Amino acid sequence: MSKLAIVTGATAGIGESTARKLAGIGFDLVLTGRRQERLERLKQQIENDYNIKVQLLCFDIRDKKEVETAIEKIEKIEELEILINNAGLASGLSPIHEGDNDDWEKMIDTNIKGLLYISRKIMPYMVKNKKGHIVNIGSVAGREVYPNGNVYCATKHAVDALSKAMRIDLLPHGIRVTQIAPGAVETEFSIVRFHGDEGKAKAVYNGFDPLLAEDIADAVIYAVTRPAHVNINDMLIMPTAQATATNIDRK
Ligand code: NDP
Ligand code: 8X3
Repeated sequence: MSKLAIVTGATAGIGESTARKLAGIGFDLVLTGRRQERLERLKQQIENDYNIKVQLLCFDIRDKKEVETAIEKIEKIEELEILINNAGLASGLSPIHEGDNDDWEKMIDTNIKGLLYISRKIMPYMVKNKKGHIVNIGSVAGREVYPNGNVYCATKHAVDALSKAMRIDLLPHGIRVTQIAPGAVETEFSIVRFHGDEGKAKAVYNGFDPLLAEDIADAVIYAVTRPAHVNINDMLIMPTAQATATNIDRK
């Protein structure tokens, strides 16, 4: 029987790299995101490079109805072994008293509610199979709160809490739950956070070597390839030049 994994937010960064690496170890894939063209390009590349099948689902994870309709379209959903809850974003970086309600809603709806909508649709299949592995992409922002990070940090603290909650509630069903919490990874993350301002985004990574998307994808692959009796609960992964969310050794 083929192995099947779903990666949310596969059109860029950590999700895209994780998709390639899962394909490299033989998983058929369901890839999601809002940017159809990118999804199609990635499917073509991955199916060329690896002998696996890719299904695409283009939808906005914030929309419960869209999530439900999309997930119901997955072929062989009963064979889904791995869910990578990766889709997420930061929007804005400002003191809480100057925060923008639209930014807040975007982050809460994507990072918390979107993750829940997807998980709620997929977990019952895993429970039925008494098997499965959920990997939630948290953040150092789920361990610490830093200046102006307020709502983003709150959403990632929620991912931390939900990872622990899943591990407890899914325990009797043999389902593994891993949280991977990165520090600074250079992806499109900061471009999105600064609403497309590439100069501001670039400056985030000035003077030190940030993590690459591949570094986090490697950790995902490590977690999902452990023997069935081993669960990696949690990994906090930082660039060598970063000690905490705010302590970065810039040269
Ligand atoms: P990118 O911006 O490069 O990728 C984010 C992905 O999430 C894209 O594929 C995007 O797809 C998808 N996404 C965002 N919003 C939605 C939505 N509403 N519906 C569907 N898909 C959505 O960032 P990263 O790869 O860095 O981020 C991946 C995860 O890693 C996030 O959860 C982020 O919080 C976390 N993280 C990132 C860190 C970093 O420093 N980069 C550090 C710690 C954690 P599309 O736009 O096509 O919809
Ligand atoms: C992304 C890393 O430090 O910008 O989660 O919050 S940080």
